[in-house]
This record gives sequence, structure tokens and C-alpha cells, in this order.
Amino acid sequence: MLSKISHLGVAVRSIEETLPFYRDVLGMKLTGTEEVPSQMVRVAFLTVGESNIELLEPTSPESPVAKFLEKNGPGIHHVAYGVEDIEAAIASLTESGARMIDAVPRIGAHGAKIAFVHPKSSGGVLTELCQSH
Ligand code: CMX
Repeated sequence: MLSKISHLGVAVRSIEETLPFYRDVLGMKLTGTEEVPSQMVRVAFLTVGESNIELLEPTSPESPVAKFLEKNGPGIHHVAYGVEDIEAAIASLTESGARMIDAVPRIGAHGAKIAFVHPKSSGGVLTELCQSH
């Protein structure tokens, strides 16, 4: 069902303030920044080898990321897995008793179809399914 780890999401208060660490200190490549209105976040994508880090900055106090920052401060927010067929993956997880936050995919960064599994049914890790094409 899963094809790879697509990216790790990291909640930050400010992309501008955090970017120098990832880009200049760690030497990761910035591949783009984008606003994702459906999630009330601005994101920056950085790559190292075949792996990606997504920095997430809230654009509204109502953003899930704003709530996360308020409670936990900055840090790892979610793990995203690539899937070939997100509708089939949602159906399979639902069938297995997982609690989906999104029963129907939403559009995320890069126009990908995304859906989240509630951390209460995934061992405390907010889990994202991501179909990029
Ligand atoms: N990782 C692990 N646990 C998390 C979490 C996270 N990122 N966010 C919240 N939780 C936990 C809370 O700590 C809380 O646990 P306790 O009940 O033990 O205290 C529980 O989940 C419920 O949290 P809450 O604060 O009552 O509920 P919220 O209103 O914050 O909603 C969640 C939580 C996961 C349903 C919501 O954040 C959500 O729908 N997330 C999916 C969308 C999202 O995160 N979008 C941003 C990223 C977008 C992108 O990548 O493009």
C-alpha cells in the first residue's frame, strides 16, 4: 500500500527564521515554498538525497499547525507516506479500523492528494497519505 516515506513535516513558527539551519547549516536543497490554503499553512520543501523535509508555518491561528505549536512548540509534526492509490489506501485503513481525519482526499502542496490518519489511532504519530500524481 505504501511506496516510500514522502516527507517528514516539521512545525515551525517562522520558515524565514528556520530555513538558514536546514539550507545553510545542514546544506539541504530548498526546492520551493508554497501556501496551502486548505491546511492554513505555508510550506518550504527541502531535499537530501531521496528524502524530503517539509517546514510548516501556520498562516492562521485556526491552523492545525498553530494549535500544535501552542501545545508543543516547534518540532516533528507528521510523517507522510507516498501511496499509488490514495482512495484504495483510505479504504484499506478504514477497513482495518484506523480513524481517518480525511475520509476523502484533500489537495495539499504541489497539488498532491493527501489524507491524514488521526494520531490516536496511529500510535501518537500524525500520519499522512500522499499521492503525488
Ligand atoms: N502529532 C501527534 N499528536 C497530535 C498532533 C500531532 N501533530 N496534533 C495533535 N495531536 C494530539 C494532541 O496532543 C491531542 O492529544 P491528547 O488528547 O492526548 O492531549 C490529540 O491529538 C487531539 O488533539 P487536539 O488538540 O484536541 O485536536 P486538534 O484540534 O489540535 O486536532 C488533529 C488534532 C490531528 C485532528 C488536527 O491537527 C488535524 O486535523 N491534523 C491534520 C491536518 C494537518 O495537520 N494539517 C497541517 C499539515 C498540512 C500539510 O502537510 O500540508
